[in-house]
Amino acid sequence: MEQDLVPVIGAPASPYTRKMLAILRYRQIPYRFIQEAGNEALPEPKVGLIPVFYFKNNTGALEPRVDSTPIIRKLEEEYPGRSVIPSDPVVSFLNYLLEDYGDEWLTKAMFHYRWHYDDDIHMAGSILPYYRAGVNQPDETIDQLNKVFSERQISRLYVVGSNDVTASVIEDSYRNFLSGFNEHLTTSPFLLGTRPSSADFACFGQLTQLTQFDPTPSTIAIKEFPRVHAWVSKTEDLSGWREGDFYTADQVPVTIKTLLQEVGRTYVPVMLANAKAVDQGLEHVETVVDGKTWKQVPFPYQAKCLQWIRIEFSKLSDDEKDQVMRILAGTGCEALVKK
Ligand SMILES: N[C@@H](CCC(=O)N[C@@H](CS)C(=O)NCC(=O)O)C(=O)O
Repeated sequence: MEQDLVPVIGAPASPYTRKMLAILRYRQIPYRFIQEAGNEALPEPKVGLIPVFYFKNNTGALEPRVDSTPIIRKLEEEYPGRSVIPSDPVVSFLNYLLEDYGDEWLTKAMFHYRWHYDDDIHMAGSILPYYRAGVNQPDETIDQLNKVFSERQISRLYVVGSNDVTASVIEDSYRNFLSGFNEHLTTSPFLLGTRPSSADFACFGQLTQLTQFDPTPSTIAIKEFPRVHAWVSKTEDLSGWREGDFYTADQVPVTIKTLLQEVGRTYVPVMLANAKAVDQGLEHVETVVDGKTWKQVPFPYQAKCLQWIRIEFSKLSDDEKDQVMRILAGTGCEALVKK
């Protein structure tokens, strides 16, 4: 029996783990969630990230995979039905873009809030060690892990670009996203229709932490955007959701345009400046987001993300590219892709 369950290593405080577990539930794929991987004889992935998924290779041996976006596409191939990828190529491109925004931009807010303010540092520092080491650990072990883990994460804030220069840009963007998403939810239960897409789950993963765990950003959500807070709780387990429909390209509503404007205002200039800095081997990424300076060290993985977006765009026919460009017109997202 257990052989048919997909093993997944992860943690409750990992937004990408939450993204993927919610997809497994919605897609009704049987899985086995492993929170204490030390007790298991499973091969380790080359890159030390969570979640880790295990898939059988040709010989029946389990092989580790990391990186949620391609894992979602592999699951689509292996398990038919209840797809989270829109079949309309134009809407599918929008889904890819919004998924990447969730994964690569909202995560900046998640990591920033968690390790920037004392209340949030205290909460994460005192709870996350139990997730990792087990709830039976003695207080001294937890205190020690709290110290080591908090120091490590705070020292890594620079990786996602959270610093004193960018803090206000990140915080404004969190509120703007919540506001735009809140508005969108008044018209539709999910980003791309009456059916959840991988973009919903990407945003959901980050929002599980932002709206429901870390005190500073969750206070904002609870006070100002209770609808989004409720959406997060409901999206956690969509195993009983009756599938619904994704929009067709001509049904994409104005509320998505508003969200794309927010993507174009923040994520787009930073992704472009980052790719340029990686390409030219510069020491710093420097750009302007809505009149404010953005400065961080280059993030090579996010330069790859931009390439992957462009590859997705290149798969479209000329007519589909025109339709995408019409939807993106005036949002600032046009600059990501060129026809
Ligand atoms: N692009 C990856 C990102 C995964 C990721 O960044 N995971 C974080 C936790 S949410 C991680 O494992 N960080 C390293 C660590 O905690 O040691 C994905 O989509 O799965």
